[in-house]
Amino acid sequence: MGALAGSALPFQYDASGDFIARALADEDPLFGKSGLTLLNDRPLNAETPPELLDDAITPTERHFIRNNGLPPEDPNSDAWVLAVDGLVEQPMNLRIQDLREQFEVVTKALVIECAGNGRRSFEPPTRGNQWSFGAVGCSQWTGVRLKDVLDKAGVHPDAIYTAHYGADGHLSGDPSRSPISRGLPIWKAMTENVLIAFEMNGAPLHPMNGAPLRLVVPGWPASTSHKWLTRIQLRDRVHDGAKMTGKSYRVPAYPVSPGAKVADQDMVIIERMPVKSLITFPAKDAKVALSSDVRGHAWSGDREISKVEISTDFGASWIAAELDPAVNRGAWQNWRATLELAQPRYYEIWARATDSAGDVQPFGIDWNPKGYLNNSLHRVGVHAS
Ligand SMILES: Nc1nc2c(c(=O)[nH]1)N[C@H]1C(S)=C(S)[C@@H](COP(=O)(O)O)O[C@H]1N2
Ligand SMILES: [Mo]
Repeated sequence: MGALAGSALPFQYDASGDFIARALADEDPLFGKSGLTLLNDRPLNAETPPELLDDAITPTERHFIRNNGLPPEDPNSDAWVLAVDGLVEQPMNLRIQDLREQFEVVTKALVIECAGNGRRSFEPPTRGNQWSFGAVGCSQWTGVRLKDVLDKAGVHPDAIYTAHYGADGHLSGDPSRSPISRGLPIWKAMTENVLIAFEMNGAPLHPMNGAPLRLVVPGWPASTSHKWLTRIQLRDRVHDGAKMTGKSYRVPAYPVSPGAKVADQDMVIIERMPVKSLITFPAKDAKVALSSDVRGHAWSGDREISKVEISTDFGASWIAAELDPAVNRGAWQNWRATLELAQPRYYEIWARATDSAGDVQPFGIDWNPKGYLNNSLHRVGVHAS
């Protein structure tokens, strides 16, 4: 058929029947993801429109993609090896099969959000992918606890930080350069919900979400959730790998005026992600009835959400939404409300979450040089009739 139509279909058959996946990938810049907005194709970056994040568990084809470099092609999951080394008593090389056999396998719904989610709204604009709302997802991840693996390796008392390495290549093609290598304080690495995951929503990881092995660190900048994971090294100092220093994933230690130049030594590493909510129904610009359902999710780093409120009068008055508990720690919480709109006209729906420590989503946030941590209210304009 390809020959007849005069087009070159990638008919490359190999014994594993791999050609179908390759053909799809060649024709589909989003590798089977559906409805995502492409922000950049090299490296590949794509976000999910809020209304496509309506599910309690984010389907794989709707989970955002944030690549800093070039993913490995056709990685062999059977031969994949994770090295655990540095300040450990017993360095280890673990295949995925070893992880499955030697450690408890757990499945949890976990939120990961890019620290740059919401960057689009900074003024003056900041450099990087102009994410709006959808660099966040809560899929079901299956794997083993990083903590259990580190316990088995034996954490040396001098270890204070992890360093993560993966198999993706630097955009320059220079094999000596790493696109990204971030880490975690040991105390965080040793918490219950940090997983080394090999499945996403009950299937092997998606090639763009780190197949065959990745970290999932819920509630922290998703840049710590290393994809195509090959090595975890323990260090006696804060990691200084690619995108750990300078302006990367760091914010000023004190508020600065928009557009200000900030010295690197005044920047601090972002740890937990702030309290936030998302309206996933109705969609922006939807036609709604006067009595209308509104719903979405809310999350806050490693904390719980205690309250979500909705306003349709620019914050003059608020009604409480019904709020579900998280299915497990690290998952987002679903909320819903029924609006009684007085008139057939345009309305803006605002959602505002409050967490267990009393942090409330703000109307606006301090500018920072790379446009991180925008947790200001989500506002959705609709037409009531
Ligand atoms: N190896 C590797 N891991 C990575 C990245 C990357 O470029 N390479 N990007 C990080 C960033 S910045 C984010 S926001 C998340 C995105 O995860 P996702 O693409 O599965 O949504 O992966 C993180 N892990
Ligand atoms: Mo990110």
